[in-house]
Amino acid sequence: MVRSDSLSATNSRDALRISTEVADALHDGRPVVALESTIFSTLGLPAPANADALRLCLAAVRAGGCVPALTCVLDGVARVGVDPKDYDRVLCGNTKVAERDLPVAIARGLEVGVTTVSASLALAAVVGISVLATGGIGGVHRDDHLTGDVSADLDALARHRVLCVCAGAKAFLDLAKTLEMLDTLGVPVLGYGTNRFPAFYVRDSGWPVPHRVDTPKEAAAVLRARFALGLPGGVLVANPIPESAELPAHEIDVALTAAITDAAAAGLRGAEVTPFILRRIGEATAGRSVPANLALAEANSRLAAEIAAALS
Ligand code: PSU
Ligand code: MN
Repeated sequence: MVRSDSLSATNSRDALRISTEVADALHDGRPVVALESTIFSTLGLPAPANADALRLCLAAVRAGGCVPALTCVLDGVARVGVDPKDYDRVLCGNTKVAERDLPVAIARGLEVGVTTVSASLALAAVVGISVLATGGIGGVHRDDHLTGDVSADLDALARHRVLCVCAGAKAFLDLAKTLEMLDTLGVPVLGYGTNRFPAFYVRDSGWPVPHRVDTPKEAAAVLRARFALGLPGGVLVANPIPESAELPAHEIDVALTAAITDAAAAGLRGAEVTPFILRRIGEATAGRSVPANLALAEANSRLAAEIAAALS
């Protein structure tokens, strides 16, 4: 082990901190579920729903007999497992950290960075966590033929040996192209109890998934087989929003189309787009999109815990 005082540059001990609870669980071989943190920040959900989402997801992971490992950057250190006294800092976070931003955030001592799926998959892989829960992954944007905007989440799924549970991709993406890109990248996509890719607020996007699993055990077996072959990369499990929380497809379609047009007309770009569109969908659905988002995030955390338990 290199002592930190013998290095002028940042070493791994300074760059990454695993909470005692998560480190103990990993050491003992107990199941752990990683959670991304953008969803719990002001960029993902409006306050106070973001705090509710964090509480529900942490509780769902624990109820499934697993230890939750929230990922983020605090004071220039990548964290896997966050002390409850620091939850407020994550909830107020407004700097999004994707995988490529992690080294910059650390080198520059970023105070609070909230991690996307790509960054969280990377951190999970580094510490040996095999399952991650999110709400929706990033994907191929509808205007990618003009902008080239394809989320780093997709390539991260292809490189990191982690299974990710989601309720589809962000609502306003091009889902057909997102599925094609996952195919190109060699990422297995498993519909959980469904033959169709879910569309976040809606259970069925109309697009088929290549494979279906119906139990946590089956999902765990696919990840284990991928590991057994020594292949890099993970697995995407697409878990439809619970029926009781689903929103009407037509209503979402109309709201999305209007929101996308308005975002473009306002000249919004990059990180500004998601919060704007989520806010507009919230308005168009009289606030029902927020409880829907909470319900799917909680359901994904619950399923991720069941899969992690089946793996261990
Ligand atoms: N889905 C949502 N809202 C979000 C995200 C996903 O409905 O805020 C976040 C997730 O953290 C995801 C990230 O990993 O957005 C992807 O961002 P980008 O498209 O910039 O790669
Ligand atoms: Mn992007």
